[in-house]
Amino acid sequence: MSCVQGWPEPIIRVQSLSDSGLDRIPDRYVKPLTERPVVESVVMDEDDKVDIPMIDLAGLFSGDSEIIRATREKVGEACRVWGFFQAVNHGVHPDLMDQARQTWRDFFHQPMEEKQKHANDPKTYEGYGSRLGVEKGAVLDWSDYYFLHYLPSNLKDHTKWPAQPPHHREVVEEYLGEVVKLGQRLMKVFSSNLGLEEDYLQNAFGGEDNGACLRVNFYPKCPQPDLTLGLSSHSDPGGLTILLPDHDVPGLQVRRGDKWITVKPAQHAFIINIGDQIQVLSNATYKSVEHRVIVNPNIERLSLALFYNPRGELLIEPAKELISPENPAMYQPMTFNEYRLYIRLKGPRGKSQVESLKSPR
Ligand SMILES: O=C(O)CCC(=O)C(=O)O
Repeated sequence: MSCVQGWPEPIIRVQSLSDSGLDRIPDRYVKPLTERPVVESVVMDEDDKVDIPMIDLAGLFSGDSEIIRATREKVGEACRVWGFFQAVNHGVHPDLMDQARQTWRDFFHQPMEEKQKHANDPKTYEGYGSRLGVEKGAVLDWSDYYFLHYLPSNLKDHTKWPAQPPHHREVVEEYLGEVVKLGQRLMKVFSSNLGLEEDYLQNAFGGEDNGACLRVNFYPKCPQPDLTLGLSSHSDPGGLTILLPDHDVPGLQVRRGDKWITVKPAQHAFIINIGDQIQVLSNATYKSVEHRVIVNPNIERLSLALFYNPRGELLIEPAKELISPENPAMYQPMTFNEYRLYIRLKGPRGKSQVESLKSPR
């Protein structure tokens, strides 16, 4: 899918750097001053109390039309106002969430030779990786990751998933199946909240066999967390993201105006956010929102991001139903395969890509 042949420089695993006990991070992880996080001050101000909305999705399964309507409305408001929310009682079993997190933690704590068997390259990104983007000399993020395809089914290849630890593939397969079901439910809620047919977004994504991939982010301890980021500011290029955060270690920050809000993860909640493709399909009624990850000197962090996406070959454009002379289409059509080349080549760059797609008026 791309002309990229390989990484521009030898890959260094951030986990190995961290395990080596260094007390200063190498220069190539040091962010420019304007991108560095402000490490939490002791004084709490009003903004420290602000958090993304928390929504109990049990209402969606209640069978009571009034409760279903009220729950959908909460989701709609969170999508319009925040582009992000936490969800509890979402239908994925807490034990399965814990098992999925644990098996990935075990994966990252295996000997390096085992992990290296799955080392990835920038042609597909599938496997064990340590950088996004292929620009030589780029400043890198303080994280390693594992990326794999789940849907469409012709892209799923278990041989590209870790073979170890034992039962890893079964747990990951079951977990992804359940999270994708949650994604399907949310697509219906989003469609009707936007005033579209309930199946509109799912059909626009390619029907049942849409795209879905998993990136497991591993953020090792960092001796100078004020100089770097675990993941630089970006909006998600896909449709919607269902993130299983590390419930014990905050790190995700969401941009709100010129401030960064640190999300306080609730036990067994998912963090859900709108990606660029839903911004385009909704003609910016819903907007993807920049987010980034800060790192920690004392404790590692792990998160599982399920990206619920359109099939790569489909053209994505604003829904005709949402366009009128007063509200013309804001974006030109583009396939998701073309769209995601940008982040694959350049790495995370705020919201620059979706902004650049705006149609000239
Ligand atoms: O680790 C997190 O909390 C966020 C991860 C994320 O933004 C991503 O994988 O795109």
